[in-house]
Amino acid sequence: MSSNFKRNVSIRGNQEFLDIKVKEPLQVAAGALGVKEALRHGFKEMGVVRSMKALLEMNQPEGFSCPSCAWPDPEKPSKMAEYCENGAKALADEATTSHIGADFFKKHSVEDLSMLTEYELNKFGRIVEPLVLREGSIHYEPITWEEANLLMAEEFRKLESPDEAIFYTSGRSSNEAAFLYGMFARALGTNNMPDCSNMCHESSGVALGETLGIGKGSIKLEDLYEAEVVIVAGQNPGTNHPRMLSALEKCKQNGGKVISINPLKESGLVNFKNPQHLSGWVGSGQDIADIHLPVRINQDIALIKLILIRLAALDAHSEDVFDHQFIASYVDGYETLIQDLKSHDEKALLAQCGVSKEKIDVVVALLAKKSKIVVCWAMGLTQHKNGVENIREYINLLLLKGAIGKPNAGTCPVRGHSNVQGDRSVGIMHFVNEELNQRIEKYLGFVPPAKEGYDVVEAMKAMYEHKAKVFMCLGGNFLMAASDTEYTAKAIQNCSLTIQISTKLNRTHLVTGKKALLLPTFGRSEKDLKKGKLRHITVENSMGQVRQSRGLLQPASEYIKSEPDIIAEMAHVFFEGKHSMDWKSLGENYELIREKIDLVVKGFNDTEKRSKGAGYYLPNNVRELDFSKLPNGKAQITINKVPQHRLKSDEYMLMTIRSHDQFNTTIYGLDDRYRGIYNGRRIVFMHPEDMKAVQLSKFDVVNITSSYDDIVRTAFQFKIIPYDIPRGDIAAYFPETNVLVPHNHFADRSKTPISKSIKVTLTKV
Ligand SMILES: Nc1nc2c(c(=O)[nH]1)N[C@H]1C(S)=C(S)[C@@H](COP(=O)(O)OP(=O)(O)OC[C@H]3O[C@@H](n4cnc5c(=O)[nH]c(N)nc54)[C@H](O)[C@@H]3O)O[C@H]1N2
Ligand SMILES: Nc1nc2c(c(=O)[nH]1)N[C@H]1C(S)=C(S)[C@@H](COP(=O)(O)OP(=O)(O)OC[C@H]3O[C@@H](n4cnc5c(=O)[nH]c(N)nc54)[C@H](O)[C@@H]3O)O[C@H]1N2
Ligand SMILES: [Mo]
Repeated sequence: MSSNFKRNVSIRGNQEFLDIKVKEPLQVAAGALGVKEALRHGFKEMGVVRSMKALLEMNQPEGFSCPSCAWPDPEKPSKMAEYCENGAKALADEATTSHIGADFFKKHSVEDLSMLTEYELNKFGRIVEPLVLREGSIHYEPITWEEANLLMAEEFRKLESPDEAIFYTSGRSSNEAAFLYGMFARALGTNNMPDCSNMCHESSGVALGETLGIGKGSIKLEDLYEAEVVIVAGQNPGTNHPRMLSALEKCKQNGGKVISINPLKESGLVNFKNPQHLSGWVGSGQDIADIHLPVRINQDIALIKLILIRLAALDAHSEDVFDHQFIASYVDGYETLIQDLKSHDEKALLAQCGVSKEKIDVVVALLAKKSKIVVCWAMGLTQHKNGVENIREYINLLLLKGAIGKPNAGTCPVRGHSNVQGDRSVGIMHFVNEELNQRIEKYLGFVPPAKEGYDVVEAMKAMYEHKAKVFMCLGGNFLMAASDTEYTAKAIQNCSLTIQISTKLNRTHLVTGKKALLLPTFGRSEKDLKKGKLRHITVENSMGQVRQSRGLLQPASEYIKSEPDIIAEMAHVFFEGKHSMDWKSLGENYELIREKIDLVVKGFNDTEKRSKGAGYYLPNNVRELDFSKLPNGKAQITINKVPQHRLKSDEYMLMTIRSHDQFNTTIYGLDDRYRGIYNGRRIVFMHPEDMKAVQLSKFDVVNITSSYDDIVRTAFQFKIIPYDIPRGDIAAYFPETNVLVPHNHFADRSKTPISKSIKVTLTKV
């Protein structure tokens, strides 16, 4: 076996075209068709009995929390199943009865498997036994848990510094698993804890922290029901947070107005048929967005600034447009903002944002009169160079209107993964939290490292530069989720050992370090039985509510373990039982983990009891109107620059988005029903006039190229689809286009890759 041995693995997989079909985009989301689709996926993957049993328990107080998005459950869940089409798909995907183990990997090498697409890889099903890819081999082979633990301990011990180890987390893990994982990294001596949220809502965390003093949203689910205006910006709830549509429907029925701000007119925001009511099956559905502002990609600041200028002008006349009492009591920076607004040219802002004056007039008139305003947002705001500033500009609007810390008003960053917020709360973070460190020392009995660790971008760089050697992942698909796939692949391949705690096969299992471990774990829906006792975990939803989740399905195999078990046993073997934390007992008994969380993490309290049923809310200073930790003890208005992109004449602004049939890098199917795309993912949405200008026709094949710092990156073979998208903007799916995102271009301060505004050119092939 030679140490120069290199596996010939593909990072792109098969790029052949299928017979892509295009129809008109749908106007209506969900309805009977949504339920039919949900059941179709469920029945196909896990059979009728298993599907119905699981679907009826999903998001119910005694059941398990949906593994898909982080949208909260209502206090009184509906009697009918509290699920959506995409939650059902996530469940079917996790609880599938297709399984792969040693025989499968004996037959298929990692080199051969890497030629397949993400869709094909995922379809193989659940991984059902621990596997190892030894140095010099291209086949995974079985390994016992004991042997795997010894191998990990040995590699950790070989490191010259604990900072040569990196611990990535994806947001599906429980609070219990994430807590143990974060504490193991610290006990080893590193804060190298990149997290999927670095690529996701990190810009929201930074912006909210700077302006309001907490990196989380301020509203509760019920606040949406009687809001007067809900702004949905940079988010596609019909696909990514379908249960949010029920809340918007309630808001509309109570007389609220919904404004959508998005380059695309996403179906769920046009009309929604709620499958939980009879009318959702037979009626005409509820129109959701009252007005749609088709902003150009990354021009939200231009748009909101223009709206603020217009509101300020009205306020100067009548004084009751902005909430001056609220501003005087709670807000810092008002005068500076008003001055700054005067320095902008309204015409230039109008041209830049791309929205018509008539539409802006309507929105200004509406906002002038209303004060119960909620802003909801997701990746359309966060994944830009100025992601933090985008969000701060929307917060300016809320602060001027006094729409913060009051019922039916406030901030709603709509989280991605089902427990991404909880993982962060219980200690997955690359930065140092002094207070947390003190509590760790006091209650867990060891001194955690005081040096900041790597986030996602820094982790990629460290591996690329051979500064890190062991890369462990608690879930996720780092290779395909991170930017710059080619660069990230090289980075990962530089490691001596990569470890994946996973449920299903993905490309990060195939493009690995010299040695690799694949450790299979339970999904959220599965029964976690230990010594005859049924265990449950806890999760935190998008609105800061902590609840229990208890699986009910038979696990995929008797050889897989729970995430806390895997982490605790690894730590126990590494420390040889000599550490201030009793890892073995913690792994066995989650109640002990929750006790430690209560002691160490501020805000968690009596979790064992309080997480039952509807669960409990973690403290939130914005809800209390307490800004004492911020400068002058006040919420901060900020001045945010209008971005200037200066595209060359042949350049377009590309956003990388999700289709309806995927969960991040997991591809459930090949359709994007709401946008009218069937049987294919290698497509580019483009304005018909832009197509005409460069003589491109529907289904023409192009290569997409980005060029940053003289490095040319190309995504090959995409078909052009004419679409209603602003001129100069184009859209394509993630993760196929991640090869184009430069690893060293990311949001200021949050370091979120610029996945929604990449300058590219198109070449017809
Ligand atoms: N079914 C399903 N559910 C999911 C996921 C999934 O993949 N599948 N992923 C989960 C995760 S981790 C996350 S983070 C969320 C993601 O949820 P979303 O953020 O809704 O997902 P994206 O597809 O990235 O959509 C971004 C939206 O922003 C718009 N947009 C892009 N650029 C701009 C801009 O500059 N300004 C404005 N105003 N809008 C813009 C796009 O047109 C698109 O509608 O969903 C979560 N839920
Ligand atoms: N270009 C571009 N890139 C993006 C984005 C974008 O919009 N555009 N979005 C970014 C965002 S918002 C996010 S959150 C990241 C997502 O990044 P990740 O969280 O890393 O990616 P996922 O695709 O969600 O991970 C899927 C894998 O997780 C494993 N898994 C599933 N369930 C479980 C479980 O219960 N336990 C364990 N241990 N493993 C499990 C399975 O093996 C599956 O293959 O991607 C980011 N990347
Ligand atoms: Mo995300």
